[in-house]
Amino acid sequence: MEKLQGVIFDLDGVIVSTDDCHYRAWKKMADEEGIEFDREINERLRGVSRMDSLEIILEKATKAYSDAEKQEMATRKNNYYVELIGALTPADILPGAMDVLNWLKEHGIKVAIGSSSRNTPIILRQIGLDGFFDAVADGNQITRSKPDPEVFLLAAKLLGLDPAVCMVVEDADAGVEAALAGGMRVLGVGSAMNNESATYRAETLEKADIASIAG
Ligand code: B16
Ligand code: MG
Repeated sequence: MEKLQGVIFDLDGVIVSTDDCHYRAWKKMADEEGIEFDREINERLRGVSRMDSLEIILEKATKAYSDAEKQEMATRKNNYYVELIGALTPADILPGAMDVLNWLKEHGIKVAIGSSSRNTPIILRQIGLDGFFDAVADGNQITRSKPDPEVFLLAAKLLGLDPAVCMVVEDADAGVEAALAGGMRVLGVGSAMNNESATYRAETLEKADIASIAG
């Protein structure tokens, strides 16, 4: 393997845990519509774009919704979500994330964000990491969501690096698949720690031996 020159971090579930905010916002919208929704279904939304998430939720709907209605439901959920993430602070950065980020920077390895979330700029501002990354690729700049590699390929391009010298850190199976499809090595953490396709696996960033992974 070529020497590692850049690491692309997924945001939700890797740098900060917004799962509960997503869950509560979708739950409120689903309850208003009388659609069954629970934490098990919420797990399937990890790394999936907002509209694709809505389609998964609508599998339980008892009536058909028009495109305009779907748009309104997604907007309504996002308004609830944005209100909830307004309470995030730097204390919500996941354990080990800052140590890994600082270690990489100290060792001359570039760092980027590759997230499906269109709320990435708000989240980075809330947790005090606005301007910290060498590049940010997010849901606002892409048309195909994970498992398509688009967001990671864009992040690598913004870093000015070949995918072969980049590693992705992901918590979602769709993201692990996306990284591999983009020709990058991948560290699976959290929900992706048992993903056997991942190049490296760790329960959390705190438990990941970044020095040995970086070589
Ligand atoms: P938004 P990631 C993803 O972020 C979340 O994991 C996923 O649950 C969410 O639906 C998606 O962002 C879109 O988020 O509605 O804020 O645009 O894990 O790719 O950082
Ligand atoms: Mg994620």
